[in-house]
Formats: sequence, C-alpha cells, structure tokens
Amino acid sequence: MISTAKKQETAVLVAVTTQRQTAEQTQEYLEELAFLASTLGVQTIKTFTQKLEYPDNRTFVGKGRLEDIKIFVTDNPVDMIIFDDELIPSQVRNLEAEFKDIKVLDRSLLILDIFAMRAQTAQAKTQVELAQYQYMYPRLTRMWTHLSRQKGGVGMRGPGEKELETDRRIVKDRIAFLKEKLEKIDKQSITRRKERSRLVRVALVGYTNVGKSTLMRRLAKADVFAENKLFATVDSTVRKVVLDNIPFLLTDTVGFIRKLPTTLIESFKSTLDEVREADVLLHVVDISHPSFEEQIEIVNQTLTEIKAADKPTVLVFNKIDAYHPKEEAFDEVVENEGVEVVIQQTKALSLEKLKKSYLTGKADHVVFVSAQNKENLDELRTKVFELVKSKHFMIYPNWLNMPFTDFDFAE
Ligand SMILES: Nc1nc2c(ncn2[C@@H]2O[C@H](COP(=O)(O)OP(=O)(O)OP(=O)(O)O)[C@@H](O)[C@H]2O)c(=O)[nH]1
Ligand SMILES: [Mg+2]
Repeated sequence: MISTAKKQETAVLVAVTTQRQTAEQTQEYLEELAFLASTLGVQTIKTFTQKLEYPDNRTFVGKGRLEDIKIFVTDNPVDMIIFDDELIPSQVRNLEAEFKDIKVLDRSLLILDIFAMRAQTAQAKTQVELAQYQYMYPRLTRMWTHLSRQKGGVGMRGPGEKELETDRRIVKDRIAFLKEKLEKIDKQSITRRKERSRLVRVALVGYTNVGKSTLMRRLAKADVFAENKLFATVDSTVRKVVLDNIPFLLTDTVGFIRKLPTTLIESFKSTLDEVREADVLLHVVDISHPSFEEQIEIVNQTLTEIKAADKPTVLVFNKIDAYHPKEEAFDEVVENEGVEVVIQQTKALSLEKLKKSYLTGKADHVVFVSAQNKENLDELRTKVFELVKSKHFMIYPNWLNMPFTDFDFAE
C-alpha cells in the first residue's frame, strides 16, 4: 500500500522533435505528459527536448542532451525520468545503466499505471494487468528487475495497488493465466451483450477528459464518475435511455489518447467491443482544448484501428462555455505613402465562425453543447433521437403496434 504521507514523487520529462513531430506539437505532448504524471500524483520539475531526425536508437536522445539531463538529475531531487514515446527494450536497458538509481519510464507505462489505478470491474482489472505484463515481459532485464523491486511506486503498480511481479518465469505464467481468465470473462460479456442486443446501441467516444461521462450523466441521469483527470473512466457503463417512447442503450467508455499502448488496445478488445458493436457514435470533442482538431484526428484513427469507423456519428463539440478563440497570425498588406507594407496581424476564430465551418460539410451531424451548463442539450437529444429512431424502426418495423409491456421503461 502507498501511504498518503509519502512525499510527492518528482519527474523530468523528455521528448524529441522529429520529422514527424513539430516543435509546437512536442510542447503540447509534453503538457499532456505532465498532466498524465500529475494524475498519478507525480510533479514535473523540468522538461528536456531535442530536435532529431529520429529518436536515438540507443538512448532516445543524443549524447549531449543525455549529459544535460544527467547533470540536472544529479543536482536536483528527481525520482523518475519519463520519455514521451514508448521506449524499446534496449533503450530501457541503456537508459537504466546511465541513470542507475532513478526510474526510467515512458508514456505507455504511465498510461498503464493510470488504467491500473482506475480499473473497477474484474474485467478491466484483468485487462490492465495483462497489458502491463505484456508490456513488461520483453523489458525485464536482471538489472531492471532488481531496481524496480527496490524503487516500486509509479510504473510498478498493478490493479488494486499491489506491486507487480518482476520474476521472468512468474510473469510468463501470469500472462497465460490472465489470458485464460479474460477469455472466460469475455464469454460472459458476449452473452450479456447478446441478451440486450435487441435495443439500439449508442456509444460515447472521444479523447480523454472531453466530458463523455458528464454527458452520460446528463443524457441518462446516470451516476458515473467524472473528474478533471485523464482516464477517469476505464470501465464501460451502459444505461437504458428512453426518448419519446423509443428506448436505446447508451454506453460511456474509456477515452482515447495519442500513443495509446498497443498492449492496452489488444487487451481492452472486449471493452472496445461496446464501441465496435454500437449502432450510433457520439464523438465528443473538448472545443476549449487548443489542439481539439488533432484530438479529433487521433480518435478517428483509433476508431479505424478498432474497426469502429463508418458508423452514423454525431460530432458533439462540448465545453462551449470555456471556448477561447485561438489567435491565428496572418499578413495584412497596407499602402503607406505609395509603398506596400506588410503588417503581421492576428485574427481570432469566433465560435460562430467555427460552427459555420463544421456545419457546412465537415461532418454529417454536428452539435455544440456545454454538458456542464446544460446548454443546447435538447438539440443533442433531438439529433440522437433522429438517428436512434431510424435504426430502431429498421429493427422493429412494427414497433408502433407492439405492446409496450415488452420493455421495462423504468430508469
Ligand atoms: N467547462 C466545462 N467543463 C466540462 C464540461 N463538461 C465536462 N467538463 C469537465 O471536464 C472534465 C472531464 O469530464 P469527464 O466527464 O470526466 O470527461 P471524460 O471524457 O469522461 O474523461 P475520461 O473518462 O477521463 O476519459 C471534468 O472536470 C468535467 O467537469 C463543459 O461543458 N464545460
Ligand atoms: Mg469518463
């Protein structure tokens, strides 16, 4: 058990700007990484970046930057160094050798740790533990094992805060055991889903922390957990909602993030089935986030990856109450005494303009809401109802003549 009296752990974050990642993106990703760390109670005290064609094969950053980091961690109280990309096993080994008694972590390990902290159901707990061990297995060196045992804490927590096992042979057995256990649980959830398959299914999807659970509360009056932290939700919650006499199922599930560890996607397959098997998606976007457009892209990519794209989708722009127009630079040419002068100007994209650009063709169904302030929720309900209704009548062409006692409308 981690005692609450324990001092706050501190971290140094490291990221590289490459051909595929601009300096601006690197800054945003580092902010997100710091947010992930703070979700685990870890305080970021310094960030290091480097411009490289590719991350260094041996130590992620080059020799010079590595020296800078070493000097910093020698002079300051640093518990861990967190790298923004998933480290390959040999990089972990080399970096462990360089930093000796300081923990070396990466973004994947942090995400896995948060999932472990959040998992509630037996299914989610098993899925996370399996993903953790699959991530760890190829990285278990004698030294890492020894050091991790000594260091414990962030990066080493299994579901329920128990320390993860680091003995190679035991880990291998554990993976086999967890896979078997998960298969059994999955069978049960498939049966459960089949039983309720006669209702239209709507799933809330989106980047983490955009307000999916808050919307779930508003639409289904469900008491689900929402918090300004990343991955507040890692289990799925399903609620029955009735709009104008048409019942449907609404699912709130795990959010997506950039560079979601592949082991997590694989082992969360059955949780993600809720999304894959949905008839309608509500893709929730946090419009107040400076990189909301990139987040939309990442969610779309992940949906394609899990084969859940190409469904009727409502793009729900949430948090309009907190929207601040992003300033964009442009050049204005003016004439001054017969000479053309270029003046650098900025313009802010108002919410109205933004709405216009999305409503004219970027997506089939778009709604702008504030789940927190209950703004425009009726418009969202109407949109959802339209899509649910058309699907519902495909399943039940004779619905209007059916006896209502067939369904339990109680909420
Ligand atoms: N300003 C503002 N904040 C909101 C709104 N909707 C939700 N939030 C806040 O955003 C944060 C995240 O909300 P959640 O509902 O937990 O988001 P989520 O998408 O379920 O997040 P994860 O489960 O962590 O992926 C919370 O602090 C909410 O109070 C909104 O309309 N406006
Ligand atoms: Mg949530």
